[in-house]
Amino acid sequence: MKYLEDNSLIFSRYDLFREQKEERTHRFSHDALLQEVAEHVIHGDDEKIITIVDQALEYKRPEEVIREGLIPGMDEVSRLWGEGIYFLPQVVLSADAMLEGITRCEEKMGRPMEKKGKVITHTAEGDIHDIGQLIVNALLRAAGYEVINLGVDVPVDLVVRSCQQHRPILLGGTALMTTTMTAFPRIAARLKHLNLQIPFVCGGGAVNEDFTAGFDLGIWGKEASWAVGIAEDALQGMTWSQIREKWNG
Ligand code: B12
Repeated sequence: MKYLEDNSLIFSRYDLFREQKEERTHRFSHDALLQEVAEHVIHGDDEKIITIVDQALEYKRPEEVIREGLIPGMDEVSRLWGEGIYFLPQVVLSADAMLEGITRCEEKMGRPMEKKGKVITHTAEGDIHDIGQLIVNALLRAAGYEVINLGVDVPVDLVVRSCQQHRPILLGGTALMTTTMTAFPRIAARLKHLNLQIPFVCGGGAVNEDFTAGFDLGIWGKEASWAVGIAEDALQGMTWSQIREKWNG
């Protein structure tokens, strides 16, 4: 019987992206270090990414590292998954690297003393895809808001009770699955019933403008950075319908 002399390449055929690595010409940022940040997310390197993010943070603001390094990296992972090039193990590694990077940036941001207002965020019941929500949390905190993070897979009832208790200026929701985003209109209906007219900004891959237009309080949050602009408007006293008209047209 003939045995393989080198076993190291056995698994590499399944990892087509890495095989084609040398041919890639993708540029995610004009800045060399932010380019490396994006690439470490793509390669799912949750140890080296800490060093690279720390280096980038020496001359870039945490928000810039998130927007121009970490997010483009994760967008590329989503694309590779969508094209069937990445499988679950690679996606899990990339998500871990992304989360390490966000944690680093959040530590660097610190906490401003004065809070502008409270925002509650959550990932929908049944859904554990929290990367978008964590980006939203980081950007809102950096902008001076107190973020009450309810976490992932949050029951509708808990979201509603938290709103009753904390009376936030804004509620944020993330859903990446068509099966879980249905929690949002249910939350909105319960809030309206309690006469809590809290603008409810919903984001995540599964959600779009048509969906949020279908229920009162709902506003579509296309990108994480919109959460900050929308929170500013809510703070100025704009109603959910005025905010929806401004941001969703
Ligand atoms: C990473 C990932 C995972 C990771 C999640 C890690 C984590 N901690 O989040 C892991 C590997 C754990 C995972 C598991 C699963 N996944 Co998955 N996953 C993905 C993947 C590849 C990327 C998602 C992502 O993080 N994108 C990057 C983030 C940054 O994007 P985002 O959340 O949309 O956020 C952006 C905006 O939407 C916005 N935003 C988001 N939230 C908010 C909120 C506010 C207030 C605002 C203003 C903006 C905003 O801001 C962000 C950027 O600016 C997608 C594929 C894809 N193409 O999207 C599948 C995908 C979401 N997964 C899918 C599935 C089916 C699953 C599993 C069920 C797989 C399985 N069979 O076990 C499980 C889910 C279990 C569960 N109950 O949730 C499906 C969902 C299908 C559907 N439409 O219903 C997708 C679409 C893949 C596919 N095409 O099949 N997954």
